[in-house]
Amino acid sequence: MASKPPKTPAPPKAPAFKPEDANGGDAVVLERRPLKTEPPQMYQVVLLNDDYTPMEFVVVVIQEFFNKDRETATQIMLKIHLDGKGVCGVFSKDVASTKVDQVTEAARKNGHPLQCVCEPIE
Ligand code: TYC
Repeated sequence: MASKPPKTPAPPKAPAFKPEDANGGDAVVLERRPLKTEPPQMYQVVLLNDDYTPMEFVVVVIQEFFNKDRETATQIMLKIHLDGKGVCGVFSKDVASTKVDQVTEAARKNGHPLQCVCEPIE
């Protein structure tokens, strides 16, 4: 009868890892949470109508500060003139606030009472 070759003993198993072994029992277990990043709040920059600011000045402001072509700027100006207010663009908070400051400064420098405000959307 052929004898079986001698079995090589199995290598010793590594002991199961326990988190508390990692640093002497003070392990901190971090919980994995699904990433949820909200989109930033956006702001619309609005021009208000008044009885004194010339239409041409408003059209130029909309072209210069809101990068609209003359035709679009004229349509926005007329909407403001008829409805009392109109949106010139939507921006992050800092950019919207800068637009308000720039438009207001340009209006005052030219002696016009044009009002420009920003409002959070949604
Ligand atoms: N209502 C002004 C006028 O008749 C024109 C105007 C338009 C003023 C838009 C402000 O935001 C404005 N001269």
